[in-house]
Amino acid sequence: MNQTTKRCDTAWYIAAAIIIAVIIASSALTYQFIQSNNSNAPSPSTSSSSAGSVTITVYAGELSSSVYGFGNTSSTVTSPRPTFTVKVGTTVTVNFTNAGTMPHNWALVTQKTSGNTNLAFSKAQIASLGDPVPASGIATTTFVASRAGTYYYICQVDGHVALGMWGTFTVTL
Ligand SMILES: [Cu+2]
Repeated sequence: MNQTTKRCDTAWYIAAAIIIAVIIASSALTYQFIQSNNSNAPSPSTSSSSAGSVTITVYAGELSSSVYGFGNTSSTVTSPRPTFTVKVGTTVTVNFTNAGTMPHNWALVTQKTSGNTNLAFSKAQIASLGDPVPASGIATTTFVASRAGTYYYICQVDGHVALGMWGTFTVTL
């Protein structure tokens, strides 16, 4: 093998390596794109397109002494808080984390009134007014969003709705 052939081979190896790298990178991007489109987890103001199962992650906390709220992450607790939309018949799992410094809970109710215990659906509640989740605590529940309508998720602890602890939860046909 002479010098020219060697150089030529090296060029081919480099070209092949670049082509393989491009193929791997583009398939990884395509995979990520498919994954993000398959995601059923509702985020603020977005919706799941079909009934099935969704998992919602909710953080509760205080923004100040006069404003409390909910968020999708511990650092994005907001007031107003994220809106969730699911299809009727969806099995909804809510993973709740109390990222605040005082007790909070989560309940899906028909009206956003202080301490409302009128649940929209059976089991659509995490802890309770009398026994909320302590600071740094986590809890979960799973329920079926069996009727279409506009509902509200709230913290049932006295006064917390008025401080901003509520959000809209829509169940569409
Ligand atoms: Cu609360």
